Amino acid sequence: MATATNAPAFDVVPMSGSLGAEVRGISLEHAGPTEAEAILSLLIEHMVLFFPDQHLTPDAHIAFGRHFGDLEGHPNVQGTSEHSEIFELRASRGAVADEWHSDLTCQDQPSVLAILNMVKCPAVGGDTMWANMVKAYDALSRPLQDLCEGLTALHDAHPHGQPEKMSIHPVVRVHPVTRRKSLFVNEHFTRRIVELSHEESDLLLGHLTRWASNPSFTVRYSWAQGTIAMWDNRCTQHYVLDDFEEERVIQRVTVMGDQPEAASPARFEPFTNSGAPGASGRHDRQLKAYLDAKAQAR
Ligand SMILES: O=C(O)CCC(=O)C(=O)O
Ligand SMILES: [Fe+2]
Repeated sequence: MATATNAPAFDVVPMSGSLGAEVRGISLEHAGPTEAEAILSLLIEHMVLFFPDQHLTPDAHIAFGRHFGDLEGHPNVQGTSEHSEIFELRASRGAVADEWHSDLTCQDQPSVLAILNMVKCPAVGGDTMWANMVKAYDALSRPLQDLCEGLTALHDAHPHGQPEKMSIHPVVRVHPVTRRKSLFVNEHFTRRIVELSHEESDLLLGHLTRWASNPSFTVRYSWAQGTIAMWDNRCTQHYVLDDFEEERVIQRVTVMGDQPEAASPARFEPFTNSGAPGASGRHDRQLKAYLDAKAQAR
C-alpha cells in the first residue's frame, strides 16, 4: 500500500529488484489532482508503473496525462491517431522500438514522462523492458564515474529519418526531484561523446550502452489489453521485444518540458579533427557541423 499521509491507498506490487511496480485499486479515469500527486510520488520511487484493467478512451488518456504537464504527440514521427496529443504505433512484426532508448533524447528537451495505453497486444510476445539508469551509474567504478561526469554526448534523430536534428546532453545527469545521478546515453539516439576522439567515443559509448542494458538493472513486462504504463523518462531506458506475429497497437501521451541538468560542468573542450586532410576527418564532421551551427546561432 502507498503510505504517504492522506494519500489515497493503492495496492503497489514491485515487479523486479531494480524498478517497476504494478498498481491496482485505482481508476485512472476518475483520478483527480490528489491521486495524480500520489501517482507521481510512486513514479519517482519505482520509475515505471503499470496499471492493469484501465481500458481508457483516448480522451480519458489525454485527461490523465494533463495532470502531469504539457503533452506533445511526437515531434518527428507521424502517428496514426486522430488526437494530436496521442502518438499511436501499430505493428504486426517489426516497426517496434527494439533498441534501448530514453524517448526523444535527440531534442534539447527530451520528454519528462510517457503514459502508454496497450490498446491491442499479441497473445504472446511484444513485452517491453525498462532499465534503471541510476543503478547503471551507481554500479560503475569510481574512475569511470569521474570520467563520465565531465563528458557530454551528441544525440541525433537518425532513427526518425532526420539525422540533421541533433542535441548535446550530459553523459551523467541529475534528476530534478531526487537529485540522484543517472547515466544518460542510449544506443538508439546517442552518436558520439563530444570530448573524446571518435575511436575513444566508440569504445566508451559501446561499453556504456551495453552496460545500461545489463539484465540486473531491468524489469520485463508482459502486457494485457487495457493496461496503462507510465515511465520516468529522465532516469530509465526501454526496449520492445520484436518477437511477435499478431497485431500490437499502443497509444502514448508524452509529457514534455525536461531540461537535463549535468552532474558537473563540462571539464573538457570538444574533440574535432574534421580539419584533418586525411580520411579520418569524416568521423568528426557531424559533431563539427553541430558545433558550428550552435556557435552561429549564438
Ligand atoms: O511499444 C512499447 O511498448 C513502447 C514503445 C516506445 O518505445 C515508446 O512508446 O516510447
Ligand atoms: Fe520509446
